[in-house]
Amino acid sequence: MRTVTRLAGFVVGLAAVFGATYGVGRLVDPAPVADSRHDGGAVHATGEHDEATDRLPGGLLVSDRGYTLEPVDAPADEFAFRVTGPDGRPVTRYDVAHDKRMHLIVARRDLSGFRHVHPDLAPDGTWRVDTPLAGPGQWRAFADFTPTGGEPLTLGVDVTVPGELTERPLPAPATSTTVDGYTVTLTGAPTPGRTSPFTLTVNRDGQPVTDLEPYLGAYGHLVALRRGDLAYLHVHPDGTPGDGRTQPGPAVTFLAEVPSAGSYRLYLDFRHGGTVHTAEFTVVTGTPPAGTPTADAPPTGGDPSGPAPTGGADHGTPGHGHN
Ligand SMILES: [Cu+2]
Repeated sequence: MRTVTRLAGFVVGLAAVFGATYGVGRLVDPAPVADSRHDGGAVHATGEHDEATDRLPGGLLVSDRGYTLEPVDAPADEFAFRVTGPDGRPVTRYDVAHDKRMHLIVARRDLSGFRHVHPDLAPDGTWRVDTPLAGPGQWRAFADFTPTGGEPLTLGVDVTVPGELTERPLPAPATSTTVDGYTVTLTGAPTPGRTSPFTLTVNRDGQPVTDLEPYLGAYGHLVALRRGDLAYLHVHPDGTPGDGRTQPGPAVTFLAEVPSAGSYRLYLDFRHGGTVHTAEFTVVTGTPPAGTPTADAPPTGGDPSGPAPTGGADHGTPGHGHN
């Protein structure tokens, strides 16, 4: 587990290389992403993985351990896929993890458009959901699941939605953002090379929110995607509702371990007033401590887009219903 989460961190070299490839680093005037669709939340545990894939963060492979993610033709308003197993046939039995048998996360390559939804499984192994792909672009779809009898997996596949693509700059790093009238503040930061707690605090109208509602078994769910290759970082909540020490807000604490510097986008889902809200942050980790393995390129310790006063205030839309 430690190995997986540690290696699932952020490598600035990759970010720099792939950032150039996808163009996400070339815009220097970050602006709020006004109409991304946000939904749901995810903090999904990983299991013990074999050595070969221990070295990869989640979501980078379309096929792993004999399981393959396959998009299925579907009407335009629907997204469908299946997972084939080691026997080549669609998997039809899944374990429940974080209240669901399948967590589908999508984001564009520029890290906009994040959504987290829960598809329905047909008897033939096909998962279907109202499409979470909000318009044209190069999308990455992540299926986070545990096949019955297997280990937790996150597989990823590229999906293109044709049409005129407007690439969105990554909002600048920020420690506070506003969504649906809630102000969410980030304290602490992932520190390269060690497990780091960081806390997100939810306020509304200047008052701390102390009655957060459990959502997928926690008071908050966090997905982190690495800029450049969209590696999917598993982040674990520190405490669960009903454990006698975890309060329903205003603070929700997570644990993550990142091995190196880099830029990434955090998507925090929390539930309040019966609605799921998503707060997004861009975070840039610092230079890793001496002796910490890093990527092929030297760490830069900074975001190529540079700081900007307007960043980080992007707004999410209310979440979809979880089913
Ligand atoms: Cu989910």
